[in-house]
Amino acid sequence: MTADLDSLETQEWLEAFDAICRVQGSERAAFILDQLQEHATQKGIQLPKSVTTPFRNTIPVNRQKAMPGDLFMERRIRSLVRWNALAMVMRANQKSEGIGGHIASFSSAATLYDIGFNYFFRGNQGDNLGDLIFFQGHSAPGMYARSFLEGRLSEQQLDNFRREVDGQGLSSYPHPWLMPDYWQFPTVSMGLGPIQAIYQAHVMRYLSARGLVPREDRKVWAFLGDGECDEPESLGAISLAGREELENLVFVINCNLQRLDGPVRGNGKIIQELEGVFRGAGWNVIKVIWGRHWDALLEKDTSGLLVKRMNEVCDGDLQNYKYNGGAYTREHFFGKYPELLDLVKDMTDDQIMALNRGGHDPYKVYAAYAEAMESSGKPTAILAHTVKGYGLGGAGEAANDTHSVKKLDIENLKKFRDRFAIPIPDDQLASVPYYRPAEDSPEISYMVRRREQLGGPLPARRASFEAMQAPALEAFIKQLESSGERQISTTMAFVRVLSTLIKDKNIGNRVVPIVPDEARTFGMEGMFRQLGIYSSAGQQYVPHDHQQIMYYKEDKKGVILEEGINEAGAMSAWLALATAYSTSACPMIPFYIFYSMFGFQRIGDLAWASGDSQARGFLIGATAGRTTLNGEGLQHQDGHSHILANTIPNCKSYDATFSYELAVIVQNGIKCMYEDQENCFYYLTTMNENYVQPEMPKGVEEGIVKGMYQFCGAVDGDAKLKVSLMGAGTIFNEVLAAAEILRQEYQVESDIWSLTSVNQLVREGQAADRWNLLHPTEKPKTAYISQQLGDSADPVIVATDYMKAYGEQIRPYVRQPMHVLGTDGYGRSDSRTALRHFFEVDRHFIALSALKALADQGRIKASVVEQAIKKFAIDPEKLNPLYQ
Ligand SMILES: Cc1ncc(C[n+]2csc(CCOP(=O)(O)OP(=O)(O)O)c2C)c(N)n1
Ligand SMILES: [Mg+2]
Repeated sequence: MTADLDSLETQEWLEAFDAICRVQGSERAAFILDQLQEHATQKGIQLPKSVTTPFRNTIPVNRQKAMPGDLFMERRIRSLVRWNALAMVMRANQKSEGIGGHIASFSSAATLYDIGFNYFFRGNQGDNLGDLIFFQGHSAPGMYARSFLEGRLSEQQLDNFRREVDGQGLSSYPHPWLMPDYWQFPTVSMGLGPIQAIYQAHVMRYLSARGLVPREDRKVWAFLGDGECDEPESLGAISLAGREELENLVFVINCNLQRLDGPVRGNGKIIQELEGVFRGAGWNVIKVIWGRHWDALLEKDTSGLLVKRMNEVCDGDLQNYKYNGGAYTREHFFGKYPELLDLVKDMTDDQIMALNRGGHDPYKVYAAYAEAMESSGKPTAILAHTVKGYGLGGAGEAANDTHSVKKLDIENLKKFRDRFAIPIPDDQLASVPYYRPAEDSPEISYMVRRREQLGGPLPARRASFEAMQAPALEAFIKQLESSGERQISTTMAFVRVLSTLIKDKNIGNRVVPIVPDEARTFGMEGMFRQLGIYSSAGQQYVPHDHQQIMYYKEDKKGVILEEGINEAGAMSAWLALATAYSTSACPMIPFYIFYSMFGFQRIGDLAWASGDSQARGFLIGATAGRTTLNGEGLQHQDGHSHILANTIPNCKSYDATFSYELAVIVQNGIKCMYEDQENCFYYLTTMNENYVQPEMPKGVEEGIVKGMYQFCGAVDGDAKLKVSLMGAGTIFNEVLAAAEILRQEYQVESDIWSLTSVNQLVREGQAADRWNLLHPTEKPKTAYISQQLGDSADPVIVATDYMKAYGEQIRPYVRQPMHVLGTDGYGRSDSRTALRHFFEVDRHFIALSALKALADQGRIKASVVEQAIKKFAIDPEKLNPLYQ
């Protein structure tokens, strides 16, 4: 800061400004500042950076909204919550070392949650849709403790914290999959909560703009850690919230200045840094730094020296003061300036220690939340200054290692009990008993009544929804027929399936295409005009292509979500829609279409969170396959997304070859998810290679869904030499070509199988294995694959455009000799023909593998295979593509 060369003049300017504030109000004052700023830039004066304000509370004392409730009663309730949270974690670890749990995070956040529960969070009981609350994962013990006091959870359930295998336990963190009536959002993978919350708020607006869900004044609250804000996902989408003016969104960032290993910004100020970032992104920022006990000191400090000192110290110092106590704070914080020492000369060290931080002061937190509720046209970020491990005293308050503290020794336990006035005698302390006053006690009645008035207890999740009817398969008649002469890709076929769905009378308005700036790549630009692209601002400009049929139409009631080059955002939008059946009682059918390489690989953790969230919808990995998307090279060519998809238990994945397969899979998917209410979502790959789409053979629907069906059998069923060829995706066309070569040139007949889902087949096979293991005396079950292939000795060749590991999975269920071809190694750009030769998945390698398998069985001579290698112009010393 530059030096003050004329303090008298400065004072005059400040007084003049004060007079404007007093007489004409804050709006006029802001206008004058605006004018001054504009004027200064005209004069070419460089202004100091203005996105941050001094290190003090945003809301001045005289503008603080008063908290209406009973402070003492609420403090008592909060103390009970704190105790039971601690007891639950300690007891869990007494029973079994190493089961884990956290208390320091919740200790710092207790007031932040309490004020929400007592005054702000609307529940979702009955017809109420309620607010959406993203609880910070590590604060889960505090939520369980509150639910216990409310009578929603039993002692036995608390005692089963983190013991979930027997079905009675409480999940370690918020997991809707494990507690479907309780937790709404998985948050413990840091950074996913904030981005999910932003898109929930965005989608909430979208649903109301389309008239599907009433707008109301629902809010999305997200509680996050200050350390968590280092995750790119946490802050990466905040500009969307600012731009979209999501006043329905509130972030509460618990700035306890610490993360797991140590300070978040020891040498800086995380609150100031975050203030700048959020303000710059168009958010309303409310800093809640100092508690009310500081107010009198700040009032007395007319010189501004106290605020100067507050601005000076870094977070490492602030943490140190709390760790070392009042005397240390006097010496090192106030002691820097004699005037400040003088300011606290009448205070004891204990009183200095009791100078509270804003996030621990119910009045300050209430005022911040109340102001956030009135925010108009902006999302709000509340930056609350707290102490990590608050109340743990010597056991870990503000210590670098407090994050992992799970128990207090008896001395610290006594101090904790005394500090929070829990009536448990010394002789019972060792077992850390829970403490719950009687149901009709003033405390319990108070907290239960508050929740009743606010629409029901929280956390709570709506698990059921009204079923929707899937269209009949006949609705997709065009996709079931042959395309005749026309060559089209499965991506095109998919777009047609989507168009048919959108026109469906029952469910058409629930279908939402989502794209991350790739609609044209996938041939979906026709939908821009037809459906409109959702924009909360409508279209305030004339698009240059407005006279064209397919112009770029943005619309307040637009259906398409075009999220820009932002896979994480688009996936979060998908997830918000895929859970709308629960969060908004409005089942939606989102289709997120992306480059398959930038799917699971890029947003894998969000996909995992989607499984946990019980999402319902379709993910479409377009332009899939290592050799099918040929020109784009190493970073684009996907040979493993099906392997990644298979890591998610409730994700069903399919690699369709033909448009009728796609139609069957999509129709069946809608029936499963929305009509039969099966808890799953779908991943489908589609390709950009054009070829003729055949008519659907009779009776193959069941096989398509299960993962394999016979596309055509051997022409001569009694032939001496026969193989089974299996293929998927566009490599299936190579299989068909290989069968021709084998028949015409080697008199080898082929049964040809389309392998629509290796993953589904293997899951079914493993389930049969498992059943057989557990029922040794009963008639064993046979995997579907084994049933289909029967007892013949003919070798099986599997070829896909994915890594060999994908096809290899079926080996345990194939009794015949089996050989797998796949695309291991990094992709590269070239023609499809060259790539398929390079990766050894083309017709020649398929035919070669069949011949080699027959030679291994002694059915043909090895020399035939050798000659085939020559004939197919394959270099036997060709380098392994895996290592190239
Ligand atoms: C993606 C991810 N990385 C790492 C962790 C492990 N982890 C759990 S809590 C924590 C520190 C949290 O610090 P902060 O966000 O400041 O929250 P606090 O506990 O201080 O409230 C870490 C690193 C995680 N849960 N998720
Ligand atoms: Mg922290």
